[in-house]
Amino acid sequence: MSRATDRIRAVLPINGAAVGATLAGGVLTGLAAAPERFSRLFRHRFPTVAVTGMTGVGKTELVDRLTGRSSSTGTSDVGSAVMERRTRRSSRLLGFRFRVVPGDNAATRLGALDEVFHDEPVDGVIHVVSYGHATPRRAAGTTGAASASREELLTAELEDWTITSHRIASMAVRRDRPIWLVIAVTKTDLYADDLDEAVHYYSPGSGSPFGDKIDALRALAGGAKLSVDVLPVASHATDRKEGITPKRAGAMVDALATRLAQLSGHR
Ligand SMILES: Nc1nc2c(ncn2[C@@H]2O[C@H](COP(=O)(O)OP(=O)(O)OP(=O)(O)O)[C@@H](O)[C@H]2O)c(=O)[nH]1
Ligand SMILES: [Mg+2]
Repeated sequence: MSRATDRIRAVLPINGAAVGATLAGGVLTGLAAAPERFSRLFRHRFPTVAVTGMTGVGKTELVDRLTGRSSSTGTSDVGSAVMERRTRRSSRLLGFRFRVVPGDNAATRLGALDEVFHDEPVDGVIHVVSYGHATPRRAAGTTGAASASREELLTAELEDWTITSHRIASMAVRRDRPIWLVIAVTKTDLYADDLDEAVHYYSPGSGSPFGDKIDALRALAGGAKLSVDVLPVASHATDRKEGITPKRAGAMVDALATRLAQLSGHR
């Protein structure tokens, strides 16, 4: 099956909707005889999305929200050890395959970065940030609660973004078709009053340390080749009326999903 699939993938742009007429005849006849292969073909058509960001920033929970999974409890002091693979399915066979790169600087992270940006390059990237509200995590093998100030966490986030943006740049220069990047500014329930400042801080052209690095990435990759969106989200909610209510949190996650669909050419 893998040979046939490779051939299909080579001819069929992963996020293109049209099945080439020359391809359709032969392949679809074969598929009619094997319905399970048919569903596999469409699964392979789902765009792949790398989800990156430093440890404790909220990647796993955000992707759980996007894929309708209930998050397992007790994730606060231990981060993800391996790359998580999640699929979002929706009607009309449209969906996404998410690859969540563990944020902790373990060997598994390096392998996961290689996989999503080199070995099986993704169609788009969600880089998750939380305006200095990442949950501090203990280094493996140590005990006691970890702690870090907001400034330290913002600095760590910027360093993490430097590494990831280099990987995105090298992927972008190697390929012809454009790629997209969404900066998902999460945990907004924790800084609802500063939401506009936070979005500005992560925006291209803002003159902030983070914005400057996005500008540098666009210059390196070629502006036309890389689209950048900055979208606020929350995986948790607060009851405060002027805060992030469950309804508002849900609407932000839905808006992110809608944007992903637009970027992937889904309608
Ligand atoms: N208040 C608040 N907490 C959140 C939100 N999203 C995640 N968290 C919490 O932040 C902590 C880290 O979230 P994870 O999703 O495990 O973080 P991660 O980015 O997957 O981290 P690694 O797996 O280590 O890379 C957990 O305790 C979550 O419950 C959010 O939107 N708001
Ligand atoms: Mg995780």
